[in-house]
Amino acid sequence: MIEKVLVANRGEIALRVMRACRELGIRTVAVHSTIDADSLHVKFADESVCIGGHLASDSYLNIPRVMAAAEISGADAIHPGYGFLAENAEFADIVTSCELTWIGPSAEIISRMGDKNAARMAAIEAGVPVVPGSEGLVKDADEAVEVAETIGYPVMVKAVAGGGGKGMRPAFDEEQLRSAVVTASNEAQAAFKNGDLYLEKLVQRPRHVEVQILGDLHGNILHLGERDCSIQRRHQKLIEEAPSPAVDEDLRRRMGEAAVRLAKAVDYSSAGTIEFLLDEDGNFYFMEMNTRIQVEHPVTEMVTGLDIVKEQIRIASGEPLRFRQSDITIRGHAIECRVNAEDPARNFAPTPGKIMALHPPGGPGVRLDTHIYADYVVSPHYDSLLGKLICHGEDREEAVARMRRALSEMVIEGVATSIPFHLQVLGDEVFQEGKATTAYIEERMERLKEAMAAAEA
Ligand code: MV4
Repeated sequence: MIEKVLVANRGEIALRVMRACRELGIRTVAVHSTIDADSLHVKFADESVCIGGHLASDSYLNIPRVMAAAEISGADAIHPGYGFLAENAEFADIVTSCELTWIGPSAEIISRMGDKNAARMAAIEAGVPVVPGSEGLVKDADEAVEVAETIGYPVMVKAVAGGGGKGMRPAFDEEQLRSAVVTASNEAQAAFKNGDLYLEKLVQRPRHVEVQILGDLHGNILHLGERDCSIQRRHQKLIEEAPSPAVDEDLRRRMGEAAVRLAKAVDYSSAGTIEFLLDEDGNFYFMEMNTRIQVEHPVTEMVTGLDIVKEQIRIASGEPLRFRQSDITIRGHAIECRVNAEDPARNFAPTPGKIMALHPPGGPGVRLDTHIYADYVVSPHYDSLLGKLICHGEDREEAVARMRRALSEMVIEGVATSIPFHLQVLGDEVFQEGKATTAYIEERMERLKEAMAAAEA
């Protein structure tokens, strides 16, 4: 039995976790940095502990201070949210060693899936399709060229420790490949202290489709369908939806079964996501596994009716899943727009500052997960997410109409936001037809920019 959860995070996800705890009758502890003393996650919690200065390394990323806060507050479990320490295997290990309940997958799984080559090998082992590529690591440019000549150009060089697009380089010929091996390895060495690389064939204009799974501590694993997260900019997702307009019932079943096969093979527990690339011919390939609750989890909640964070807590408490795969049904369609303190007209430059006025949207099928309020100061020290607007409809057309309606109701004054960008995407025919790939922003941004300028005039 979990009685008190320390939430090792801030912002909207800290509120999201505390809401789940409250519904389950569990007390909550907030940790915060000095500049977050007035933040909503501190007010939402039953108690709070200031753990350090504004730098994440002094507070939200500082393991000894988070552990000290757990100790003095008497918390018996820790939820890491996303980002910060969520996929830090050492932290998960320390939490467990201190006999606290870690609300997430085991440290071993976090560590194994954090190695992208090991994750790829696990997928192959489980019979889950991967993009053709090297068998394990490539040790130098000569070996990379050898592999590329067998699988054919173009190829993608990837860092085993990669993430967020870092340490990843496409190459269309031998010359590009030789330079890609050097730049990808150096970048990965600098970012992750690990320059090891592997090679895959390049999938051009793919969609990013990911499958949400839940696994309990008794070996039961099921999937909650997919999310389409193709609308990204520099590996930052901007809009997500469930189900994917590119996935039919048969593909959904096959991708879901593949995700569950992999999760079973690695004995996964808690909520997790299996990320796939979907090519233009409808083939899907395993990319990586995310061992955390994700920003975009609400679209899955809206179409399944489940509370994924509550399920994570029940799982961590040792409860078996209360449903089977056949109990999971996808109802209607949900879309999430990430509302960021960024100016889409100025290359999405961050716009920290004070929120001078806020009018949240509402009405049927509308959910707003946010930590902001009038007079809240958006700090330049943390990510620029102000909130997530999620709209549900009986079908995609209704969800789109609701989102456009809700976005136009929403007022945030004081800082420029990504709302004007979202309004243009939602009105764009490529998006409306469900045809956006991961190349969408690159291919469409000029038009969207012009449309934003025209709308403002
Ligand atoms: C790829 C790819 C094309 N071919 N792998 C980006 C981050 C990581 N999750 C995997 N990524 C990609 N891997 C092969 N073999 C293209 C991407 C990619 C991408 C993937 C998902 C969403 C947006 C993307 C943007 C650029 C590249």
